[in-house]
Amino acid sequence: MSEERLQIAPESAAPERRKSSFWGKLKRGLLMTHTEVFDRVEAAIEGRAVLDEETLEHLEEGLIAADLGVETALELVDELRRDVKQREALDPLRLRERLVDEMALLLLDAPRPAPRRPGPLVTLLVGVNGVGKTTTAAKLARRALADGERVLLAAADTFRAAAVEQLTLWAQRLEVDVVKQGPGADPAAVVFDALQAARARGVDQVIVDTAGRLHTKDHLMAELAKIKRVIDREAAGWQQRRLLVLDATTGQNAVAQAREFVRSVAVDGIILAKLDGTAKGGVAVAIARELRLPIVYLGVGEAADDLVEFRPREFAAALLG
Ligand SMILES: Nc1nc2c(ncn2[C@@H]2O[C@H](COP(=O)(O)OP(=O)(O)OP(=O)(O)O)[C@@H](O)[C@H]2O)c(=O)[nH]1
Ligand SMILES: [Mg+2]
Repeated sequence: MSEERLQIAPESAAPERRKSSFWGKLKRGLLMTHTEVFDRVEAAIEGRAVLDEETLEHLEEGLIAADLGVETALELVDELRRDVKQREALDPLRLRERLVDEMALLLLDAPRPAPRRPGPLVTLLVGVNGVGKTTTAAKLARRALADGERVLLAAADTFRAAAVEQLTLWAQRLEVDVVKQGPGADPAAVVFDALQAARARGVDQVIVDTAGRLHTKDHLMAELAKIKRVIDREAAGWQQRRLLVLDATTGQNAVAQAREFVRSVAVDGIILAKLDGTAKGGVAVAIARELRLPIVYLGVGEAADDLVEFRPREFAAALLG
């Protein structure tokens, strides 16, 4: 494993950036995607005076090209079609407002994450290689700390020695405890240790980092099932969530990946990472609508603070507004 791989991203240099609001982070994270979606909508309606069928079809194509997913783009334009009057004059500003409203409604109608219940919570992060699981574990820990909760990280990616070191670096920076074992250890045993320690120390949140895996690797999927059994037994009565981390830069491939993954292992929600590095963030809409899985958080950068909640209205406004 190269030295470079061991590095964790530096803290955001500017304190004002670290402390920036939900809205500021979301807008910054969606900057490239906003430009993409905005330009596609502009191109679709350019030079058109009326909102007729042909314009709607152009719009549909533009939204599909902006990674919103075919089904979702069709649904969205169908909503517009329904209340467009014959040869209505096209007002671009009004059209965008309507798209924001319709998209917000579609997203509000998609499954929403389970609210945090009182009592301890264990979060298992799963996903394919390199999507951002370990970084997300650190981000969730930072968030829990900010909420005044006691956090424990569990290094259940025992596949690579570097993975344990990477999580340990984050733990040091965040000043939280990490439970780990030697390389090659059974990840379920690490989770067992972590839950025992959590109970002994009165921890509020345990965040479990796991190794990257493809849904096709049966033994690795069985490993997740074993971890789940340990959690069911050792954290009985705790709130549990299994979150699938997806890489937004892969666009529609992230949707296909998630579809395959959830066939092998049940997940409770999605974290869409790396939104800041892509114009394909429209894929969040496809994920919410087409996978019928709640998006819980969005990753908007490499630092521990770069995580925002997924809020349908705000997301639609930041995307299209
Ligand atoms: N720009 C950006 N980079 C991110 C984000 N999340 C993670 N990364 C970067 O993506 C790379 C991979 O992140 P990791 O957290 O190591 O991914 P992983 O899923 O744990 O990888 P494996 O353990 O190898 O499967 C790192 O360079 C991270 O800094 C994000 O939201 N935005
Ligand atoms: Mg990792």
